[in-house]
Order: sequence, then C-alpha cells, then structure tokens
Amino acid sequence: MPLRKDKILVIGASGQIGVELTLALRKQYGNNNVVASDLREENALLKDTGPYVSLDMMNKEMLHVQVIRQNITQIYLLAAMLSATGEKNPNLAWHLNMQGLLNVLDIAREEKLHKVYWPSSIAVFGPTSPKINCPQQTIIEPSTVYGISKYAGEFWCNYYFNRYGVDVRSIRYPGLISYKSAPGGGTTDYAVEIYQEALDHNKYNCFLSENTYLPMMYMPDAIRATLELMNAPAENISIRTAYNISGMSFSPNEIAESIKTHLPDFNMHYKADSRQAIADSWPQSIDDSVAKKDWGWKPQYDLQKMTDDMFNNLKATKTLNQDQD
Ligand code: AKB
Repeated sequence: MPLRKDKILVIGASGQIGVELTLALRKQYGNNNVVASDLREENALLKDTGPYVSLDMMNKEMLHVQVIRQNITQIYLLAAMLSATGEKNPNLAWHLNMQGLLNVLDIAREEKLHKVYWPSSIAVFGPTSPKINCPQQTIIEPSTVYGISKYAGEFWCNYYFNRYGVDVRSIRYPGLISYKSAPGGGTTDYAVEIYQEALDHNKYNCFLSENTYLPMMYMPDAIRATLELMNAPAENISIRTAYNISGMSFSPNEIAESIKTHLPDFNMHYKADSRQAIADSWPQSIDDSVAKKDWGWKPQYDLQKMTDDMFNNLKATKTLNQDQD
C-alpha cells in the first residue's frame, strides 16, 4: 500500500543510487509524490515514471523555492563527488559535498520538513581505523577529501538533529554494485565495470591489486537498507551521525573467480593506479551490529548470488538492446 501523505524531493536522481532509490520511493509513495531532480538530464530509466525538475543544489534560493512550490516534506540528497574524483579536485569536492548538505539541512529546519536522508560512506574510516569488522564507534581519521567531507557531514547531521530537531538519517554505504545505472569517480567502481567488461570482452584490467579486500553491497540491499532506516520509528534511531551497514567483503581476485563460474575463460589483469592508496586506507569489512539492533538490518546478497543476478540482468539488457538495433 503506497504511503501518500509525504511529498519527496530526490536530489541527484540521475546518479547510481538516485535512479533506483527514486523508482523504489515512487512505488512506496506514488509516482507523483516523488519529484526527481538533478543537474544532469533525466536518466532514461526515470522517463515517464514521475515528475522531474532540473535543479542545482548549490543554488539555495532556487532549491528553497522548489521545496515550497512542490510542497516537499522529505528530501533525499544523493548528489556528491566521490573518492577518486574528489582527490583530483579537493576544493571543489569539499565545496560541493558540504554546501549541498548545509543548504538542505537549513531548508529542512526552516520548512520543518518531516525527514532528510543523506548518505555517508565507509570512506570516513582511514588508515588508523580497524581493518576487520570496523566498529560503529572507533578511531576515524579519513585521508581523502571525500572521507573528510562525509565525516564532517555526519556531524552536521548530528548537530541539526540535536539543536534543531531535524530528523536526518544516514548510512555509511560500502562500495555499491548495480546494473541499472553506473557509478562515477569512486574507488570501488571496478566491481561494477568488471561485469559489463566480462560480458562484452571476456577480460578486465583492474585498477586495484588482486588481494585488495573492500566492503561491498549489491544495490537491492542498499535500497532496502535506506528505505528500512527511513521507515523506522524515530525512537529506534540511536545513531544520528551515520550507521555502519555490511553486505559482503571481497577482493578483485574473488570477484574474478565468481565471474568464472559464468565465463570460465574470463581473464583478469592487474595494474594498480592512484586508487590503490585510497582502497588501502579503508577497512576490509564492517561491523553493522548497531544497525541490526536498532532497525533490524540484514543483507540478502553474498558475492555469488550477486554475480548470478548481475549476469541475468546484464544479459537480458544486452538481448533487448540487440533486438532493438
Ligand atoms: C567510492 O568508492 O568513492 C564510493 C564509496 C565507497 O563511498 N563508492
């Protein structure tokens, strides 16, 4: 049964998470109650599924006008510059990631919005954080500008909740793997590119070394986690910075082995680049016991189940595209 009393604005709706979250929210709240927005043009998968506005979150006045004009009661802010791109332009990454969030939090306070969602990342952790089962509360000394902006952002969320009562909630996403829309500029992007390259060319040149373990999650789990957190009763939410959640942890070598169960001749080459140092600064796995306790988080996909589903869907899309040619 769709929930209809809220009107939602998704900022960054054409991005990797944005597309799938917008579609999931439209199922829950009704198509016309979820306004998709982005600086980029509307993603093809969103076309004709509900309202779309072109919006620059850095322009606070225009954002405020849209919130009032559309009677928005919840904002999902997904636009951000990720870890690898952020290192190429640290000032811009900081400005974009911080000012976008502060604009949204301020408008949420002024307009008394019901809820705000803003994603954090495992990039908040740094070389001094525990590598295995990294806890919710631990040493946090990020070494990328993306990680610094996410950590500062977490504390702005906490501040706006404690000082102004803004019900803002957040998750520290691991690397996210999806087939509907591609990521851009992240360190974990290899785990998305590899499937398409395997299908198209039966080989992949990996920019991380073969035994680099990182926390990862399949997109259906990430979308479900987001909706479950946002639908949880406020009194259950004990973390107002951002929740650790865990799906799986694997290395490039392990994902290659799982791809070989579908494509036995698949070939993997390794040539680590500057993203290796970023990956090496992050934990290999995450302890998500607080999310489990507070709102019942439980992942459904492991590496092989994800690989099977990725190939089913990518093959179906390829056949569809070939039929249309
Ligand atoms: C990145 O690699 O930058 C992102 C992340 C882990 O937040 N996928």
